Amino acid sequence: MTLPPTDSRPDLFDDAERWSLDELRARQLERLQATVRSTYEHVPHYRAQFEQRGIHPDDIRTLDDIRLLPFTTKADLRDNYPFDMFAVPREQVVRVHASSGTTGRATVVGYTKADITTWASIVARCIRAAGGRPGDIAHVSYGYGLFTGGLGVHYGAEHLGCTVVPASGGNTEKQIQLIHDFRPRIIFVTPSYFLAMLDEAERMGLDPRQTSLEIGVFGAEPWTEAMRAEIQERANMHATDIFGLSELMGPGVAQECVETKDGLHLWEDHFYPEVVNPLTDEPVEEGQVGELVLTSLTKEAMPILRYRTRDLTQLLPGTARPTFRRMAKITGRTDDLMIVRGVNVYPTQIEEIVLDIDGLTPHFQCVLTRPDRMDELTILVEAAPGSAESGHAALAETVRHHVKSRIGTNARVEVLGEGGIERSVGKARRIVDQRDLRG
Ligand code: DLL
Repeated sequence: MTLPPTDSRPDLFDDAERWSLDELRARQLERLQATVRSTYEHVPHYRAQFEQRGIHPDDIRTLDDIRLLPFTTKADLRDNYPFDMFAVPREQVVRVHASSGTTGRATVVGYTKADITTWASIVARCIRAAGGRPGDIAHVSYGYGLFTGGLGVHYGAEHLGCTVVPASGGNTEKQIQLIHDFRPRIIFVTPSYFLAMLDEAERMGLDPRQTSLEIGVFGAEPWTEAMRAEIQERANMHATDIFGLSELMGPGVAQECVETKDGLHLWEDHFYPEVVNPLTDEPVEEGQVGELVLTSLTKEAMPILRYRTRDLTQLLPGTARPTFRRMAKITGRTDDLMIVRGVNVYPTQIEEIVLDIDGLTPHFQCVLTRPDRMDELTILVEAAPGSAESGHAALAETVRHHVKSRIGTNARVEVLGEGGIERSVGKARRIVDQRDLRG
C-alpha cells in the first residue's frame, strides 16, 4: 500500500501548539478558575451543587483541585432543558445544537459568537493535524442540522481556508458524483457511512483507490484499527480519527495527527481531561482505561464542569504534539457494554472479528434478545457481494468460533445477503436491543 505523502510542518502550528508544558498548565489553571467562577455566578444548577458540597470558586487553587468540583451528567442537562445551563443571557447565544439521544428529551447546547470562532479555530487545528492545508477542497458528509458534525467541521474548514463542499449525509450516489467532479483532497464523514460510500462508488463502476481523496477525518462513532486498515487499503488514503461531543463543543475535542496515527491529541488548552473508574468515580491509575471526563476551559455560553462522557479510553503522553496528552482510540461506551451471560462485549470487539474474516462485508449489527430471562446476542453479518449462499453456514460458524475464542461468549450468527444490514448515513446503529427487561 502506498499512501499519499504527508508533511508535518511545525511552521503551521498555532501558538498554543508551541507552548511549553509549564505555560500550558498555567493557562489551564487560569482558564479553569474563570470557568468555575462563571458557572458559580451564572448557572443556578452549578451554584446549588457548589453550595451542597460546601465549596466556593476560591477553593480551586491548583489543577488537582478539579476533583472538588461536581460531575455533570447528561441527566443534568436534560433537567435544565432547554436553556438553563447557559451562563450568558440567551440573547448572546448565536447558535444552538441538540442531540436527540435514544431516550427522553434532547440535550441542548449553546454558543456565543466568540465560542463559534474558538470552535472554528480548534477544528482548523484538527484539520491541519490530519494533514489538511489551506486551499484544499474539503467534502463534508457529516449531517448538517442540530447535529454538531456538519456545521462544526464546515466552519473549521472555512477558518483554515479550505474550499468547503457542504454535502451533508445521504444521497450517496450524488456524493460520489461530487467527489468525482470536484476532486476534494479531504473528506469528513462517519467511518460507517464512508464504507457505504465506497460500496456505492464500486457499484457505479468507479475504483475508490483512484479518487482525489488523500485524507479522511473519521469520527462521531467508535471504529477500530482493523477498520482503519480496511479503509486505507480500499481507498488508498490516510484515515485519521476525530473525537468530540456536543456537550463540550462538537467535533474537534481531540484529533489524531496524520504522521503518527497513534491516538488522538486532546486539545488541552480548551478541554481538561480526566479518566475515572465509572463504578467508583475515582481517578484511575495513570494510563489505565476508564471513563473520560472533560471540563471546558474556554466556553462562554455553556461552560461545563467534569462532564461524564461515558466514553472508555486511556490517557497517553503526547507524541506529535508533545505537550498535549493523547487519548487512545475509544473502545466503547459504558452504555454500549453488552453483558452476555456474564461476559463483557463491546461492538468494537465484534468489528475487529468481522473485518478479519474474508467473505464478509464490514457491516454488522448486534441484536440483543432475552428469551427465558437470559440475554442472547445475535450477530448479523453480511456476505460479500457475489458470494454463494451455500457458503453462509460456514461463514457463520467462523464468526461464532472467533467470538467464542477471542471474547469468550456464545453468540448466534446470521449471515445475510448483500445489503442485508441497514446502512446509516451518519452514526451506525451497532446495537439493536430487543430485550424485554421487565421479565
Ligand atoms: O458525534 C460530534 C462529532 C461529530 C465528533 C463529527 C466527531 C465527528 P455527539 O452527537 O454529541 O457529537 O456524540 C458524541 O459520539 O461521546 C462518543 O461516544 C461518540 N464519538 C464521537 N467521536 C468519536 C470517535 C459528535 N472519534 C459521542 N470515536 C461521544 C469514538 C466517538 N466515538
